[in-house]
Amino acid sequence: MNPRPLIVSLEKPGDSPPDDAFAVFRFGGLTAVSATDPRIVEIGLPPLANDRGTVEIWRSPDIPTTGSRDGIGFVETSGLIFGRLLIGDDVDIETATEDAYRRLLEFHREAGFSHLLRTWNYFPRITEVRDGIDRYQRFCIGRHRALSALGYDERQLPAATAIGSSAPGFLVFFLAARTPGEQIENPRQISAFRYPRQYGPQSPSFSRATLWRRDDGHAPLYISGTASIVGHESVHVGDVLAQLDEIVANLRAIIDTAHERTSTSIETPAELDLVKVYLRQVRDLPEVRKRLAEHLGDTVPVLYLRSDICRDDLLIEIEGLRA
Ligand code: 3EB
Repeated sequence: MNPRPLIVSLEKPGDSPPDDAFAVFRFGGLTAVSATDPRIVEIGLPPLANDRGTVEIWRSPDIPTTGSRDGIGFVETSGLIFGRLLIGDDVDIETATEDAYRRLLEFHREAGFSHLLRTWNYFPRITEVRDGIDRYQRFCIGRHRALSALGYDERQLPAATAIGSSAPGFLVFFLAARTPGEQIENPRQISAFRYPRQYGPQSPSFSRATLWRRDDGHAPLYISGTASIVGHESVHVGDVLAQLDEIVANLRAIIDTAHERTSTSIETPAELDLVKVYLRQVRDLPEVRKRLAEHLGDTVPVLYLRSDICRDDLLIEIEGLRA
């Protein structure tokens, strides 16, 4: 069979990225992008100790091509494009988000990769409230404005992560493809786009996962940041292990739904190539690590990151990737 479209691993910090690197994510105290190499992204989320290393590397089977347009650094290979955009976050986050999304949506379409599969969004002070609306809710307003202005509807929403970082800068990066992905929802949760008004004036525009069925037989699955939410409500408030168990049930439900769609999609979370755990409290690490190993076994690479979650009552959020 053909090689997978991307090969994902956790590695120790190296000086420069390998030639076949498609993207390199370094986690730490700063959010930054390289001025010269669009493949390199630094994310202001402190990594918690990890035996395998804390640098996330995506490799591609072909040497990727890189470039930059409209302030968006991009990398292309295997029918996929990766792009990233870093802007100041000290401006009005609603306008900044709308501007960033208008640029990235126009960019991926013009580049010929018209199907947005997955986005990641990181910015500081995510739950800071002004005039009764927090920064995550303002982000949701700005994102929705751009998506609707460019004609996206509910059936085209990408999988996503939106997490509070501990460093300045609003970072968005994304994957888009020449061929469409399929939205996967979670039967245990209502669609985030249908959340009731109590979570903010504009509901979040994302799907629970994207399944990208390719004609070479591979079926990458990009699972969104997944929290201890059932229906639309946060459950197990204050109990990090119960939140973790609920998240694993949500991940299984998403994976089951994707597998029902196509038998080439994975069947269990143990087949994920990478799991990222966003953890509010460093002190929860030992027990969370132990419990997650009971769920996943010890073959799946897991990266733990000290993070703020968009609802104050959530202690943990987990995303998964089958590349
Ligand atoms: C949730 O399920 C938790 O707004 O892009 C998870 C993943 C969450 C993505 C987003 C928000 C987003 O509602 C929060």
